[in-house]
Amino acid sequence: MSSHDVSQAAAEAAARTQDAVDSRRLNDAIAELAGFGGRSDGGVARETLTPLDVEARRHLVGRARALGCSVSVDTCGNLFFRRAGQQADLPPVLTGSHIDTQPVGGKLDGAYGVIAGLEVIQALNDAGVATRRPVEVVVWTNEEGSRFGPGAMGSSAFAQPERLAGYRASRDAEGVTFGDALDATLAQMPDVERTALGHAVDSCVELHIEQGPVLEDANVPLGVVTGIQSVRWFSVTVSGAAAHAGTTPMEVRRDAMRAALELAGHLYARGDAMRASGLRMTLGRWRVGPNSINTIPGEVEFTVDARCVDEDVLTRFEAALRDAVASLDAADGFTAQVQSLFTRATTHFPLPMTALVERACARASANAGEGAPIEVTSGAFHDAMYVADLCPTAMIFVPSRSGISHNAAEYTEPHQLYLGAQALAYVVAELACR
Ligand code: HGY
Ligand code: MN
Ligand code: MN
Repeated sequence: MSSHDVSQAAAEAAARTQDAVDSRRLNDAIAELAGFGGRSDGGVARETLTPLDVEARRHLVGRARALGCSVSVDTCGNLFFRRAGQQADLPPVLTGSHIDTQPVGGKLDGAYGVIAGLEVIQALNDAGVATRRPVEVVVWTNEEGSRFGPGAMGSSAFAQPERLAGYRASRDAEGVTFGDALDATLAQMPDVERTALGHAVDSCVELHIEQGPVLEDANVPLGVVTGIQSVRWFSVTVSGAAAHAGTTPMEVRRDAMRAALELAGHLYARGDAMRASGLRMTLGRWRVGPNSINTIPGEVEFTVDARCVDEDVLTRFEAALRDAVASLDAADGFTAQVQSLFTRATTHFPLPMTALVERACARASANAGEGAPIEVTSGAFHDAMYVADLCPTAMIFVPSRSGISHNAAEYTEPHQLYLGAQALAYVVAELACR
């Protein structure tokens, strides 16, 4: 066949697969997965490598096998559901996302991309499409990074396997290491084939909720993601002197909480001064020692999550953070340290991939009589940012109601979830049939 004929055939297969996506099947499968860790407020609590995460993984392994997929897991716990292609030796087209959630998360963050990936497999089966390349749906381990830091551990280890050794030493709030939790999870999947970390991949597309307000404000159901903003995480530890809350005069205290709050106030002021440049700063996790009502805190640790599309802004903010910590460290009676936990520069997705995503989204939204897709930059990070180091990669967004995510109230209209899965089906089928 000429290259024109191949691309024509691929586009036709893509359209047939897009049209075979089933909305009810998709939305029912999302609700079913949300049952693993479902909360009474409608949210989901399913942190990485917990028993609920393992149960959810087993559930998905069963669903993938029922679709005729082969299943494998690598040494970082990344799960792969593979639909065979006509040329088995070709690197697969990869889709999928993560199923671990924040301590209080929603039904869709990550999970939607995995369930939609399985829906694409089902649609390929229903449409009778034999793809040239295999198609793989991945479940990445520990994307959130909230139980074990840093985030996107599974995808970053897949991109650079030597990262895994350091990740295994990461500890959660109870002192459990990522390595021990990972080994315990793998031990519960004895029937799943083991694969090496970091196999070849042809291309990748990840479907995700936007987790922000842009698509909803524009009143369009689909977003063509052009890139992901930079992110830097830090841990700041302030030490003073624990002492009795009742007997210690105020003027002699070395109250680590007061010093940490003053430092935090300084950082918020710096963040406000840089807000116009797009800086977003969050002091999300605080640990107080000894954390007793009647003991003056001796040590306080808090985290800093800083993001911006402009790398220079982040560099300036980091310099201001380090200066402020150094000043406190020099203060009489206190010590203060800052540790970098995670750094990822801005990701840009390649034009040929965003053009394909745009075609897929335009066809789905036009068929539904909805507004044409718009381009959007991701404020959240995603596993796709590391896969983009390995192969041509892209992302598709659907709206988040009121831009809410990392919250039990996270919600997207079922019809919008359906259109997102349709767009994903088109992109995956076209890439796999080329
Ligand atoms: O933090 C993030 O951007 C992602 O949602 N884990
Ligand atoms: Mn996510
Ligand atoms: Mn998230």
